Amino acid sequence: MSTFMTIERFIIEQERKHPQASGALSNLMYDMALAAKIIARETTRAGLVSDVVGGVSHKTNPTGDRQYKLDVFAHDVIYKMNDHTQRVCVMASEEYEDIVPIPEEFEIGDYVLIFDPLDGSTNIDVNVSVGTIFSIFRKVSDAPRGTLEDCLQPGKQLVAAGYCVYGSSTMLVYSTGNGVHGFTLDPSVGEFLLSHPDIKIPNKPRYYSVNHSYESYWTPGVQRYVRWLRDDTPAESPKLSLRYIGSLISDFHRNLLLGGVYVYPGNLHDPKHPDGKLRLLYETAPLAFLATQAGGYASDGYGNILEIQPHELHQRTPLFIGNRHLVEKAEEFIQQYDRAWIDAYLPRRNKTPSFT
Ligand code: FBP
Repeated sequence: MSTFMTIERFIIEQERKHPQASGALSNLMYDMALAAKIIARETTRAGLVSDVVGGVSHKTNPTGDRQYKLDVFAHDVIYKMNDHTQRVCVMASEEYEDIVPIPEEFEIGDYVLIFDPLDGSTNIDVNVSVGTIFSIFRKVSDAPRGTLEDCLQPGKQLVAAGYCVYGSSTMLVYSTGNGVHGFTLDPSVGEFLLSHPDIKIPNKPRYYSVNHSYESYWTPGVQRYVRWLRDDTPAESPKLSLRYIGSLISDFHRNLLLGGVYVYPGNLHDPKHPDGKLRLLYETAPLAFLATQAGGYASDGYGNILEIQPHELHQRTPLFIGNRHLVEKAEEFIQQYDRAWIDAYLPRRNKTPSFT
């Protein structure tokens, strides 16, 4: 369904429901929509202009992943869109080791902007959908400028989160705590038009998404859970079909619209990253906020991702996200079969952050 409701008009109408609103959050959402349009323009022609955006930039990001030129381009677009607007007090990007301060020459604002400029970037050169993930907190520290403390907030304190998926069409999906809404970019007019109002995860799930090649690295509870998802066990199995693109945003987006669960468990055989590959601040917390707003749930296998107090910028968490009953079942299997993993994981999960 397409209406001529542009994202700008929709944001204004949402803002009218909050008479005390300053308009800063609305403007920050506009800026993210504009940044998404610019990144979308480059993703659609990545194969043509490899010297600018296609391929590897031979640099690595803070967690050792190879950086793609489009990663760096997307980071710069979002940074430059927000460093001078007096709406943001600090940023944090998956592509940067430390917090990204607002230049001293600019006034700061009340919001904290966290973003994964281009998730799934390893898929760029093979024309598989990629995405930008962003989330917004309020400033909590009483420091004159934004700080690490302002970035290390639990997901339950988010005021907004969203993503843009650059696929067969470009879609921006976001929530400010009043439901989840999807907008499709109409390139002929360059506008994001409301196409998916008030998205709710369908009660009857269809798919599960997991990289089966890691099965031998999973805990016994996770192995049993994934077998249960696909029909290896007695009657109550949901008999889901497997879909795994290897691009978190694309897998999440499909399951959000059609029902299902995305699973990226911890890895018993990876001492460097026992809690998997996905980052709490940039990936799992913002998607948990959206899934919960759409009637779903997100867990790290032990409990609600939105309750986790981050203790470092690039902290990772296992992720089970989608239909609530499917994710709760994962917690059940893990409680029943993975006591050893829980005992090893909790000290990492409950580490106290140091903001210095
Ligand atoms: P990046 O943030 O480095 O892009 O990694 C995240 C990601 O690419 C997800 O989009 C995807 O779901 C996952 O990694 C794929 O990982 P794997 O290849 O281990 O299945």
